Amino acid sequence: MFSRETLNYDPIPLPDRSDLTDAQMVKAASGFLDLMRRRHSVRDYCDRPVPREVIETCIRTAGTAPSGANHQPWHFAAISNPELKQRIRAEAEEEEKKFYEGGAGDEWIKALEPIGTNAVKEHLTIAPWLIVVFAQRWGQFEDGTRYKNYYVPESVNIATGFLLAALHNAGLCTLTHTPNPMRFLNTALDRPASEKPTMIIAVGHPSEAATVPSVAKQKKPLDEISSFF
Ligand code: IYR
Repeated sequence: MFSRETLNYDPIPLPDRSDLTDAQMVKAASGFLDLMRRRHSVRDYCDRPVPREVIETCIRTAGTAPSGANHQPWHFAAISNPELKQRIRAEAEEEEKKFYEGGAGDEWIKALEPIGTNAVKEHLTIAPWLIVVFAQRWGQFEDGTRYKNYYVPESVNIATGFLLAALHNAGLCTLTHTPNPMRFLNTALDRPASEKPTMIIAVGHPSEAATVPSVAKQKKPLDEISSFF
């Protein structure tokens, strides 16, 4: 994407200035909170298809995230192909089986009890889309030479947050899923070894019978997650 010659400092006037009154800001902030409070991690999907255009637009939104030196060290692989979803599910379940059969350790398994998860990952085949997030440890100039990326996990995780918010805003449900290890995704999705898969996001509409664990609705109060000075 980058060529060495075009990377010069060139400040332009701030575009898209917001001009809200304090009252408008209060309203906008609480409107967004209301929207995000209605986001739930969903494990039960139906097979209603989702247009590719929606997925593309949400990935574009993720691509607006801030990143170390603006290197944008991410790649999003979007999968709707049923055979590929089946393959990813089979390989993820193989890892999850080891995890739930002892690899995780007792404390971790206990922590997951209220969430009700197990090694069966039906959502990976039923949800119409999977988006696999890859973090790029280094990039390549157009001439093929390598450059280092900075703050890679921070950058990729911010972009992933944007993606989850964008998908929710578009009326879709998501589940962030992290089989461990995830290297099989490089092979399945033909991504280079310089990229590290960080998670699989299942995307779609919920099934009629979808549930969420009640503990998931217990969010820590403001005074616990913040301090003001
Ligand atoms: N990757 C496993 C285990 C898992 C771990 C955490 I931490 C969760 O919040 C949920 C699940 C799985 O997906 O089942």
